[in-house]
Amino acid sequence: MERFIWSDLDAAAKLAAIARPTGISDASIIEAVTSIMAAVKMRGDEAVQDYTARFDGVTLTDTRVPDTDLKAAWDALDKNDKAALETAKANITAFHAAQMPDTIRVETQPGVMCRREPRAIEVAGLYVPGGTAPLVSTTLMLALPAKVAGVTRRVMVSPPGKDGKINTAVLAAAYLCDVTDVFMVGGAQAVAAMAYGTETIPKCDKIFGPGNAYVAAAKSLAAQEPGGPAIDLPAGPSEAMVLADKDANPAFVASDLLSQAEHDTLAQVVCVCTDTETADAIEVEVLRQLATLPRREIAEAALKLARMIVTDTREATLDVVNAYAPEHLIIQMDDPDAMTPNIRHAGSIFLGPWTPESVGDYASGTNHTLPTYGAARAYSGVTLDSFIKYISVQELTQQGLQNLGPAVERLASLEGLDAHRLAVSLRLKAMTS
Ligand code: HSO
Ligand code: ZN
Repeated sequence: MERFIWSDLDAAAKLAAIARPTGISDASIIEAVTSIMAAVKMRGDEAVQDYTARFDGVTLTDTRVPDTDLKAAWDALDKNDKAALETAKANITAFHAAQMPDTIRVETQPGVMCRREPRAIEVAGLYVPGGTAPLVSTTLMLALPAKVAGVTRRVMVSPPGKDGKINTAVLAAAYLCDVTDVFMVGGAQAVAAMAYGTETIPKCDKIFGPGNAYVAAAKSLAAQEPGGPAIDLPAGPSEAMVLADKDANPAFVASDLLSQAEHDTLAQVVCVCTDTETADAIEVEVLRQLATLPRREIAEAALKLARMIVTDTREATLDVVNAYAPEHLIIQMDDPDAMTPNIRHAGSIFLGPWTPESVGDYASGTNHTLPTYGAARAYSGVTLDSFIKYISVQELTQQGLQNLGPAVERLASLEGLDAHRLAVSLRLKAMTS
């Protein structure tokens, strides 16, 4: 891991030390995605099938996965896997159900009643990546909050493997989470299908979920179109920052760094350590554990981008965190929760030695769809609220309009919008005649 001594760095060198990998969205990706999206918009299912043949190497005449296949996938699952999924489901459901918003009612001044009422999104599109590690857990993280929020149609897409099928565990999870429609399609063509709708895939109001650079580009292009869908988050490669002090267990720290590194060759891991000897021990452990991992080639590539930043105070450590705005922040320091109030930007925080990032990735209850690439400065991860929007409602009594009307008349005059002023004035007049 490249090592930096934070106190030796000037401002520019500090920024460089926490810089993210570049080149995740180059012009060639945008160009390819733009033409895929145009083709799906024009030719619908036919274009989706062409791209599926080209990119996934399978010919499908029907991309829909029948409900009977979902049930069969669940039935065929090992009973311990079923139990693990059920545990995750219970915790994720409990944490998100507690986020259910109530209607807010405020009488802002006498006779002026305002309220805000939540409504679930109607059609949510859920992208579940396939590839070398089909993300079963992502199915839970997207489908369960959507169901709890009351989303009517919960559409899931996931790319088919070489056998022309979606991974069975992903299908079983879709069954468990009551996904309403499942389609075997991935990549930019899947996002385009959900953005525009095809003969078989419904047009979605909002598109959720992680994916590679093509999926991320398709989501952001779709969201820019007039009348296009909303999206959950701008996506980049996953990342984790671990904070460690002299008492941190080097093996624990290394295992969290490697959990992130094994995701993707572009994943970034950063360790911030207040003690040089512990930093050395962590690096030794990273190499020792790396050698045992089946996905060590991916992790090894990611580790080329890894950083070890040595700080001398808790304050300096917090400066690094807030400047980086990590997706995952794992704190293996004395009294870890004492740091939390001073952390301004992070997607999800994991406190203390008994809280590996994996628990949040799978089953503690929090959502693992989180802001990457510094987006934690302005975005939250997926929450129940991501599936809800709000309608504001107001009603004034006659007395209320009498009280508020004169101010509105003045403001309308300030803007030179006379019809607005009249809408109040003629009502006030009607009250006196
Ligand atoms: N760490 C990933 C989520 C995940 N990990 C899924 C394992 N499976 C991004 O938050
Ligand atoms: Zn993970």
